[in-house]
Amino acid sequence: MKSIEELMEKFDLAGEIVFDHGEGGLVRANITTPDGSTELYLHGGHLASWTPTDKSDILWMSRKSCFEQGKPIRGGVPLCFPWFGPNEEKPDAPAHGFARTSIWDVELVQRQDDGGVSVTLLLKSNEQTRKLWNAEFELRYTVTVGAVLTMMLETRNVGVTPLTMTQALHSYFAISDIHNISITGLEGVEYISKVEGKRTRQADATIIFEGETDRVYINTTSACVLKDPGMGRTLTITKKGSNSTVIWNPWESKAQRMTDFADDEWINMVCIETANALDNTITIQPGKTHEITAQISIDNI
Ligand code: TA6
Repeated sequence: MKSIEELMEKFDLAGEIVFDHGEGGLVRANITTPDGSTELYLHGGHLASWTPTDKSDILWMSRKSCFEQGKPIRGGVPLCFPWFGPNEEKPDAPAHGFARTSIWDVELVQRQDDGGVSVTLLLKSNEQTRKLWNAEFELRYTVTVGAVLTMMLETRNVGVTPLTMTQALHSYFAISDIHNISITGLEGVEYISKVEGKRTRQADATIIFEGETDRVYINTTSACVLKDPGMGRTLTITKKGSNSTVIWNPWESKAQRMTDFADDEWINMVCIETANALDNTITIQPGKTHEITAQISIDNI
């Protein structure tokens, strides 16, 4: 892994990107543009915050999150790859795969015409990943910061056999109050509920929250709109290359059972995850790629 000095020398953009040691001493890229700023950790390729100019952080982060090698960060946008959720064949393997606890490298930093900045991080299959998943891959994760936030995860199969995966951009959003938000865009979509343990279909009604909610909506390419009257804003999450959307809030008792999640924090977060999960596995032929993209934009209400 490159040192801070090497990173600064190689990717200096005259101040738009500054590398430092962030929480837990982990290497962090601080990206600043006229329209907003982000913090992107090389640990896990983890986007920890996105603060549009004159607004509060759009992403939620637990005040009890770990920032340690080998442990996932609780909040921001964890990268779930090469499986979403538990690994059915290897129960001891880490939930949501190994990408979110691997050390990524910086491959490219580019200034955009509109003043935005994009950073591409790289993770290649290696001795560690092969122990968990026998496949040869290159992951390129490009975060583009500006008035909107774009996240694109490209998976390239550099092996000689097809690879099959599930994945998610597991986005945690900061909200005023889980009792007072709503999500549209998934009306009529089939979902699997981890809480009820059943497969059902979303009514043609806005999603509101009245208890623990953990749903994988399948076969949907729709955008979602999160309406937060308390924050006076709506977030629109559009996507490409994703056939699943996951909606999650742990509610009170599950939050209390998580050591990296303060007991009262469930009120101020919701996950709307851009995914390919459960029925929506992705198979990539040798030499080919798959891209999953999420774009987040904000409107005042
Ligand atoms: O995306 C929802 C989910 O699969 C939930 O079941 C919950 O486990 C959440 O992910 C967080 O998973 P983690 O391994 O980060 O605690």
